[in-house]
Amino acid sequence: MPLSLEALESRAARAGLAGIPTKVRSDERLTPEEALAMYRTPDVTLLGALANEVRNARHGDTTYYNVNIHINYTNWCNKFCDFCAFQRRPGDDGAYRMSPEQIEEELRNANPEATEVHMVAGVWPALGYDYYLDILRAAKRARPDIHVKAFTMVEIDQIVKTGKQIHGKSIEEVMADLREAGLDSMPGGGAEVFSERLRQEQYPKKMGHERWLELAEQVHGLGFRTNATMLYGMGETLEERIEHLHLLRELQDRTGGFQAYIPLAFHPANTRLDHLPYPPPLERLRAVAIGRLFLDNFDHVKSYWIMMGLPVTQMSINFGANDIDGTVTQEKIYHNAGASTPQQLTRPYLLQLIREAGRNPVERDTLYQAIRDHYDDEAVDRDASTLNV
Ligand code: V47
Repeated sequence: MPLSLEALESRAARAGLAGIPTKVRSDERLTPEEALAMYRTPDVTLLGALANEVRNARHGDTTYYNVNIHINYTNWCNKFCDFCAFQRRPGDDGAYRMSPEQIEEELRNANPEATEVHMVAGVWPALGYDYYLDILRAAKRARPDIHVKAFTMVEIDQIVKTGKQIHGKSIEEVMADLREAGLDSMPGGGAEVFSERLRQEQYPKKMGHERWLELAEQVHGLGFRTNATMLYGMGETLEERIEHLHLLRELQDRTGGFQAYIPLAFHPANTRLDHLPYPPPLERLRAVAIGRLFLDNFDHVKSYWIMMGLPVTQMSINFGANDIDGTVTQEKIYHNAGASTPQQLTRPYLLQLIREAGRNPVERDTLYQAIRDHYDDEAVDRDASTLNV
């Protein structure tokens, strides 16, 4: 039974959120000032209730997951971001670069039910232009039907630069080469938080947010779908987070090319920022709820279980999220930074996680087409109460 608007507004008035329930119920866009109030309010459960209403209106009980594989093809990286525990220089202890043949082999041996491979890595210019085409081709050789979601805008920037320097290619030509070699869409990532101040302090070698937004707009214009992330918990101000969300919302108004928004909580272990805390559960839930409420032009809000933690992921699907990502075999970026979640989950585990939250699991492909609605599955023990990985 939804709460009456009057009851919601009286609670909102006490929480510094007056007027927001009325706007949410009438589908009115929230302002950056209202986003600030949402970041400041102690009443996170009210935000969750409002975000849940929006999520239910769009998606009902449907909660998406997919069956996917992660390949972090190299940890060679020249960006040296303070928040990263993954990067190495060639020759460092633990440095690696997978050959196209290794990628092919890994995919041939991977879960045959996977519909997506998510390939992201560090950036190292000497990898060359053809390497990127070769690893895409290797993926499709191994699994012709798999959707290849690869390369953050930071990698795309490097590939575009190399394509121009070595072959004199335009971005249109580079993207056509990548598409022909097998690239189907791009993930989020690389956006970090759109703060020039923080970039100068913590990741000065990485592209600025203007370039990230420009590239995302260009690839959307060329017909690619991408995702958007925000890495939070690294000392950014609330105003900087809001600016980030506002710029994403404006770009989405122009292109409609983003599929999902994925808030990423910073994991400090083994990074140069290890004095910072991992954002606590309520802040992770707040990030999901604000994403759902402020980014009114994003269909999907994804709670990436790897970084959310499993109990908070379960709660987040009642705080605005309608997607929990997938089986994610062999994630390395977060696990190097101390993530205590498993490196993969089985499909039954994901189903149970969603069902225990009172929601209905639907397997999707990368472009959010439903592959299998589990509502009608037979022999579902809807009262099962233990989760076994
Ligand atoms: O850009 C790096 C972040 C991102 C840390 O599109 C860290 O479906 C926390 O973008 N603590 C890459 N975060 C991951 C990513 C992603 C993940 C899942 C799904 C999708 C998708 C995209 O991870 C990086 C950076 O923002 N990151 N190090 C860290 N220590």
